[in-house]
Amino acid sequence: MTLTADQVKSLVLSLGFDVCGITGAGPLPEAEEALGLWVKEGRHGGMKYLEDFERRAKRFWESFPEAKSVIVVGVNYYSNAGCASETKPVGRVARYAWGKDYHRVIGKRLEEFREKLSEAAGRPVRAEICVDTLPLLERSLAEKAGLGFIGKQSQLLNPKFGPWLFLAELVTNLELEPDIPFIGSCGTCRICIDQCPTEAILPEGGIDARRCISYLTIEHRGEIPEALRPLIGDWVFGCDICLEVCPFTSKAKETKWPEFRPESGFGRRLDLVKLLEIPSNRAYEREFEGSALLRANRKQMRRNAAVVLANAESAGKDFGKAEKGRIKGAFRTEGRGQGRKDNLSSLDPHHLASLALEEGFNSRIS
Ligand code: B12
Ligand code: SF4
Ligand code: SF4
Repeated sequence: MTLTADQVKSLVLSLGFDVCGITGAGPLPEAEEALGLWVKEGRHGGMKYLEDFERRAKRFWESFPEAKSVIVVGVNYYSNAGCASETKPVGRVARYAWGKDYHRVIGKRLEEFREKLSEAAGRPVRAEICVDTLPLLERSLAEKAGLGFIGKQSQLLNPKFGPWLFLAELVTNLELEPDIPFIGSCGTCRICIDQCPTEAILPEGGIDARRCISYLTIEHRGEIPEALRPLIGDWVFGCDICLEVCPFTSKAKETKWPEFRPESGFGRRLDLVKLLEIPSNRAYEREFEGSALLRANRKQMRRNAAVVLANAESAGKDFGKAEKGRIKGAFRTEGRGQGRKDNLSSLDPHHLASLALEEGFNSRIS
C-alpha cells in the first residue's frame, strides 16, 4: 500500500506527538555552511563533535542512499507546575531536564512509530531514528518541514507551542509529499538579545556558545571563566531565559507528556547540599539515571553548584550555620580537598569556587 503524507501525519499524531512536518531527505548545504562558519569563528567552544559535522552528515547520507523523506516531529515539553519557595540552597534547572531524559522517551515512542509505519505500509520500511543522535541540523529541518522559523535566540519558534518543542526525526525510504518551508521572522524584536545575562546572543541572531549559560553549565568541561560566573546567577543546569522572555512563549501550553512534568524527574530545582554530598561518581550516575541531568558529570555539577552558591552568598543570602557546615564538609571531604585545614568563616565566593575547581579542573583563582 502506498502511504500518503496525511496518513503518516495522522499516525504520528495518534502516538501523542504534538506536531509533525515532512521534508525531503539529503544534506542542507546552506545550513551546513552556516554551521561551518560558526565553528570557524570558534563559537562552538569545546563542542568538538560539531567540528566534523559536514563529514559525518555526508557519511550518513551515503550510508542511506535510498532515503527519500525526513519526518520531523515536535514534542511540547512546557510545564508551568508551581513550586514552593525555598530557603535551603537550590539551583535552577532548565525546563527540558525537569522530567525524564527526552532522548530515551522520544526515542522509544519513535520506535513504536517505526513499527506502525511498516505495518501500515504492508512491507518493511527503512527508517532511521534521530533524537540528537544523527548528524542532522534539527532546527533547520523543522523549518524546512514547515514547523516554524528559527528565532534570533536560535530556537525553532512554532506558532502553536512557541519555543518549547523537542525536535526529533525519522529518516525514511518512503516517498512522501513534503510540506512547504515555514517563512517567518522576529522582525524588529530583540528582547532575547537584551535579556540574555551573558550577552551570548549575536546582534544578527544565533549565539556564541562560549558565553551561553546552557553551554557553560552542561557542555563545558573546564573552569567557568571568572567574569561569567556572577552572570550565571542560580542556574545549576542549563538556562531558559531567552525562551521565557520570547513573546512566542505566550503560545505555550501545558505538556500532555507526563514524562516531562517535574514530578517525573528531579523538577525545577536541585538541592545543592544533597548534590554536593553525593559521595562518588558511581553514586552520582545512579542518582540521575534516566535524567537528562546526566549530560553533565559530577565534577561539572559540583563546579556549577559552587558557582551558584557563591552567587547566592554575594547576593546576601544566608543559609544558616547548619547548611553552611554541610557545604564546607562536602568540599573538604573530596579529592585533593580531603583533610583540608580550612576554617571558612563564610562561603566566600572565590574560595568556594576554588575548592570546587581544585577538585579536578586544576585551576587557581587569585
Ligand atoms: C549544539 C547544541 C546546543 C549548544 C549550542 C546551541 C546553538 N544555539 O547552536 C548549546 C549547548 C548552547 C545548546 C543550548 C540549548 N539547546 Co541545544 N542543541 C544543540 C544541537 C545538538 C546542535 C545545534 C547546532 O547545530 N548548532 C550550531 C549553530 C550553527 O546553529 P545556529 O546558530 O542556530 O544556526 C543554525 C540555523 O540558525 C541555521 N542558519 C543559521 N544561519 C543561517 C544562514 C543560512 C543562509 C541558512 C540557510 C541557515 C542558517 O542553520 C544553522 C544550522 O542548523 C541541537 C540538536 C541538533 N542536532 O540539531 C540541540 C537543540 C538545538 N537544542 C535544543 C534545546 C532545547 C536547547 C536549550 C533550550 C536547552 C536549555 N534550556 O538549556 C538551550 C538553548 C540555548 C540557545 N539559545 O540556543 C533543542 C531546540 C528545540 C527547538 N525548539 O529549537 C535542539 C534541537 C535539541 C532537540 N532535539 O530538541 N544547544
Ligand atoms: S540560554 Fe541563557 S545564556 Fe544562553 S543565549 Fe539564552 S539567555 Fe543567553
Ligand atoms: S525574543 Fe524576540 S527576537 Fe528573540 S527569538 Fe523571540 S521573537 Fe525573536
